[in-house]
Amino acid sequence: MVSTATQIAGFNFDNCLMNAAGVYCMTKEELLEIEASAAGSFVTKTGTLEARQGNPEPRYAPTTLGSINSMGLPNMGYDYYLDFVLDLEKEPNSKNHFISVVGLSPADTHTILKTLEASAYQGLVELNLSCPNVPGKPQIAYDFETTENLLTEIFAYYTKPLGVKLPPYFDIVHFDQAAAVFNKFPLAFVNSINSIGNGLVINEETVIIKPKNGFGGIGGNYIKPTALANVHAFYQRLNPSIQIIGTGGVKSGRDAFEHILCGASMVQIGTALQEEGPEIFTRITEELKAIMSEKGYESLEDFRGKLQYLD
Ligand code: RRO
Repeated sequence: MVSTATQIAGFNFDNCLMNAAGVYCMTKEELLEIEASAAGSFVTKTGTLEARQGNPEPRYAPTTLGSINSMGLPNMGYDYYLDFVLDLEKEPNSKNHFISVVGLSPADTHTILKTLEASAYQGLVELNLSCPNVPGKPQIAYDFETTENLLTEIFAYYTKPLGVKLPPYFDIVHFDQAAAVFNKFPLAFVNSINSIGNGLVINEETVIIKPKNGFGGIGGNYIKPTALANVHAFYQRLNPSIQIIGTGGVKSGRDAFEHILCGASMVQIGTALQEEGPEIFTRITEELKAIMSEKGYESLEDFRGKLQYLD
């Protein structure tokens, strides 16, 4: 009996695999497709205070080794996702879900989170501190002082389970500094990683997406080593009460296995879901279960975080 079930902050999920925010989660129709798939949950597109059109198209392109996007935070407004998830979770046997949000300013973020705090929603919220694509808005979590101030203000009123979506870090000192900030707060989870911000992909002599003269967030195969390093670095440094969601470069059961080995309690799929569609959850779940049975592992706990080092 092999199970890929997991828990985040006491919420149960039959499967540790789900979509990554931004992919297959903009509309109710897309979210219902993920709900009906083998995924254990979904996370909504990051919702802002007001609905947004996002950047001009083309703003996503697949490449041989992954993807580049500069969507620019198009979304239906956070209240669309809140109302939808509240309705869905009234159904008997509903899965548990994640609502992703961020404001375009700290004031907007507080308005959103205060509304969530006062709402009937008791579930998980992912605060996106790492959108790389809104012109003039830096990735919040690259500024540790701003991040600490924002979280201090938030946890003065917010009492429900909250996690943060992080950008990739690339320096050991930054892992230490980031973890020291996150360890000051009662976070339910951190999710590593968002896309690697501001890459550039060229075809012939021309960029392949329109916004920002072709600069965009990189996903897919390119980013798996960076994602695994971030998952494991935080697994080594964070208070055990802060769980880790692993995202980045997952397109096979082996990739998901590696994220869990690095310490992930849940694994999200972005680029590969965009390219393959929600059937991917059936395939990757089977591949992950096959690896687990071959190794004699029955549950994620049997190998989570048990990455081996060379003496
Ligand atoms: O919408 C986007 O451009 C976007 C967001 Br909010 C994000 O967090 N990560 C990303 O790669 N694209």
